[in-house]
Amino acid sequence: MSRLAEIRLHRIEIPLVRPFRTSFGTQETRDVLLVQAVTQDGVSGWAECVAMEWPGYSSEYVDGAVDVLAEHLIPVAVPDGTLDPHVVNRRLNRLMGHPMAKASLETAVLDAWLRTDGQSLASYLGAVRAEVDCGVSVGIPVDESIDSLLEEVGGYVEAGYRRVKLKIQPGWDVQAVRAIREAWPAIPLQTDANQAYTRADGHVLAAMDPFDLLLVEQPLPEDDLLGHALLAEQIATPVCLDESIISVATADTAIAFKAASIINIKPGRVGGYLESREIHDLCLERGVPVWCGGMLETGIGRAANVALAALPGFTLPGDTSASSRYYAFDITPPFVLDDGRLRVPTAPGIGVDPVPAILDELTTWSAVIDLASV
Ligand code: OSB
Ligand code: MG
Repeated sequence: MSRLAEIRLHRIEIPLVRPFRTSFGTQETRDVLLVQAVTQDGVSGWAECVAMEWPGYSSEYVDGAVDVLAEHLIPVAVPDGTLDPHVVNRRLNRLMGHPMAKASLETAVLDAWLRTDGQSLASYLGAVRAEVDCGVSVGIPVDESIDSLLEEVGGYVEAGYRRVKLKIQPGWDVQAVRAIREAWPAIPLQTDANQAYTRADGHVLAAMDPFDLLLVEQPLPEDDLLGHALLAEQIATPVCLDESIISVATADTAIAFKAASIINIKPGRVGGYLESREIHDLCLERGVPVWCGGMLETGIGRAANVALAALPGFTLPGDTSASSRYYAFDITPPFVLDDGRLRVPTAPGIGVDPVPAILDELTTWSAVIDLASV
């Protein structure tokens, strides 16, 4: 079997169509690290690292991901150019933390391996759908006005999104949810707090129960599983975990202790698509619905997420929005919403490639790591 010859790292700067404000900060552009795994036969596997520029969502950040990949992960996982993603996974597990950086390396290898084999990622993971239902994650308006929120959500409803998720934080919660529910009485609606509340805020979260929410995502700090379990007894809205779920074991624990009745699976957060599939399998066995989260991915990360979202346990619409929700010009041919759904790529591997001219234009830094020299 062919081996990897080199790993290329590309860093691009890509502007968002509008600022994305959450309880942990505001993003106006994305600083995206792409990993390209090149085989001796010239096949390239691609992956997107979802770490943000600063450690606001998790402890990872782009400069740290570049460093840990170049100095530790690549030398440990692929010094011999192995193209076997399971070998890469096992080797990466010998190092602690850095799931987003690990996921990007493992996924680039997985993509190169699947392309060499001619199999799509969706088929490899066990997809049962050709298209996936899409939701949209709506930030806190920069001007903090309900009118701006109504206008933004109106555009997404018009575009056909099948579910709306509102970012909330103390002071931007009940009134925002009420306004959207009054304007669209039947739209599937949920909230995401990104850890902004405390155990003492149960009454605020309970005040949103009357609005028929699908779930509230990560209301409390990521390490507070007990707090989430206590909260789940106080509110009618199902509790979903995002940041707290970093592995199969944490998913198992959260489910067993009733800290979550729904799980958001984000491949970057859990260390890749192999771990994501295992979490999916566990949740399916336990009867816990899952959905695919997002990190404002370009078409590279989106392609792989859409493949994952086609697995049978992904029964809720994901944060797998169209390219146009994020970027005026995506780095791949754009993902376009059709009747509120995205089509699952069927070509080998993740099924899409960066458009060379766009990649060139947006690139701020790149490096080639020759595996003969690590
Ligand atoms: O918590 O789900 C989150 C984006 C960046 C970091 C964290 C989150 C998000 C989103 C956007 O909600 C999801 C998307 O549309 O990609
Ligand atoms: Mg979230």
